[in-house]
Formats: sequence, C-alpha cells, structure tokens
Amino acid sequence: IHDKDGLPKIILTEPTGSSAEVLLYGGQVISWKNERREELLFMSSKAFWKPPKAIRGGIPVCFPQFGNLGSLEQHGFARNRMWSLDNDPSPLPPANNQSSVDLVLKSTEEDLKTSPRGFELRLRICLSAGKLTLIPRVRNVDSKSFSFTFALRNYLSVSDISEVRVEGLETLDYLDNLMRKERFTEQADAITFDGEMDRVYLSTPTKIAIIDHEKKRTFELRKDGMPDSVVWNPWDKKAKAMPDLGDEDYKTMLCVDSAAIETPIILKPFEEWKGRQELSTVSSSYCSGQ
Ligand code: TA6
Repeated sequence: IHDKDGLPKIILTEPTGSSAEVLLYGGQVISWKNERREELLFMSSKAFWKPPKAIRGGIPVCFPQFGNLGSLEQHGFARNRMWSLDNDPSPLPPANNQSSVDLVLKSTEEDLKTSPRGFELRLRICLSAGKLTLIPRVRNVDSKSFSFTFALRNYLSVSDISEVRVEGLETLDYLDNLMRKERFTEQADAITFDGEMDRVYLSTPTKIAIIDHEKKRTFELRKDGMPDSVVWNPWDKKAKAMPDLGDEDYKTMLCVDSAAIETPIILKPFEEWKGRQELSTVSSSYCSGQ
C-alpha cells in the first residue's frame, strides 16, 4: 500500500512494464500506463485529492445512482467513500497473480435510511499486457429487493478531442442529457466531436472503439452486464465552469463509460449482479477500417 496525498494507493504491475494505480478512496483507478510508460487515462490537473470530493479523472465508480437520475447526490456516493481491500472476493476465483486487486465497499448503518440499504459492492481490477479489466459486483445483503443504476466512468486520455472518432455506436438510440434526456437515434457512421456531448447510448454492442488518430492509438472497450454507454465531453463552456477541470482539459479527455442506466438493475435479497469491462489499446499504424 502506497500513499497519494495521504490516500492509500495500490500499484499493479505486470511483466511487460505496464502499470495501474488504484485508490482505496472511491475504489478508483487513477492511472493506467502502457509498457512505454504513457498514461492512458485522463486526470485533471486541477482534480481535488481531498475526500469527500470526487477525483476528476481515472475511472470513478458511479453507484448506486448514475448522474442525477434519483434522489441521491450526483453519481451516488461510492466514489466519495473509503473502500477496503477485499480478502473474501468469493465467489470469484482467487486472483492469486500479483497483477490484480479486490476491493469492497459495504453499506453502513447510515445507509439503512436510504436505498439500497444493505449492499456489498465489490470491484476486481486486473492488469495484463495491454489490457485493464474491471469486474464490479453488487450483492443485496438486505431483506428487501433494491434497484440501482451503475457506471464505470472511463476518462480516456486523447491527443485532441477534435481528432477522435468513436465506432460501434452507430444506428443506436441514445438519451441526450443536453436535450431533456429525450431519445434520439444516432445517424452518423462514427461519432466525432465538435461541441459538448452528454449522451447515454442504449443497448450497445459488446465492443466500442475510440480511435485517436494523432496518437495512432485505438482504445477498445468490451463490456458485459452493462448494456449502456455514456459518451461525455464538457467542451469549453462547461470546462471553464468546473473548478476541478482545467479550461483546456476538455481537449485531451473523453469519457466513454460502461453503464447500466436505462434499465435499473434489481436485486432480490442475497442476489448478486456482476459486470465486466475490458479496456485495451491497439497501437494502430493505420487508420481504422482500412
Ligand atoms: O455525463 C453525465 C454527467 O452528469 C454530466 O452531465 C456531467 O455532470 C458529468 O456527468 C460530470 O459529473 P460530475 O459529478 O463528475 O462532475
């Protein structure tokens, strides 16, 4: 266990030289570097590293609520709480190789007043060559059913947002947070960026590609158990209004999240939900589709 601004931090490494850093605070991945030690995730230069603020970058966990879709604070509270190392990750097989860590956040007495009251939120983070895998699980340990919405908010580092394309979301429906969450259908054959975007794409395919031409890098996001994907970039006006985001930071970040939003997940007592996301990078010396 290391220390980042007084916050306990776990460092994962693997033989080809890539690494990942995870805070117990928020169960949040804050860094993922490839074998050439290039940082692949975006971290705001003005992030607040002080609980109970959320840290603006890496992969925050949004639970038990995504966004403002409910009565809790924005994006729920999992990213604002101290998690602990989980030495009982059952029923996942024990990951005894050194490049994985299991974290857990359990409900408190306080939570008995709100919903979900009795939960155990687990997150396994596994690092392998060129790939970062996150396996979130939620168990209902209460006597009543509860529902929740969930997202892994992937802040990806890009060279220039206006040079980025997202493939895999074409023809899908999406809810547009900028248009009163109304439902639209994606017409473009790839998503490009020339302004603020804040959309929940519904029932996405298992693979989404984020292509950064300048860095000649493609991120591939594969996911299970999380049917939706949020695509968010605040652009200049919103960026200026956010104290924990540099005015120019919107140019080098893009959020493409794994999420379960449109259809909340319902758990009966002692049921457990399991999701999975794999982020990998393909350094492409050619443009996509060729
Ligand atoms: O993408 C959904 C969203 O709620 C955006 O509207 C924006 O507020 C973003 O998340 C950031 O939320 P945060 O609480 O991390 O500042």
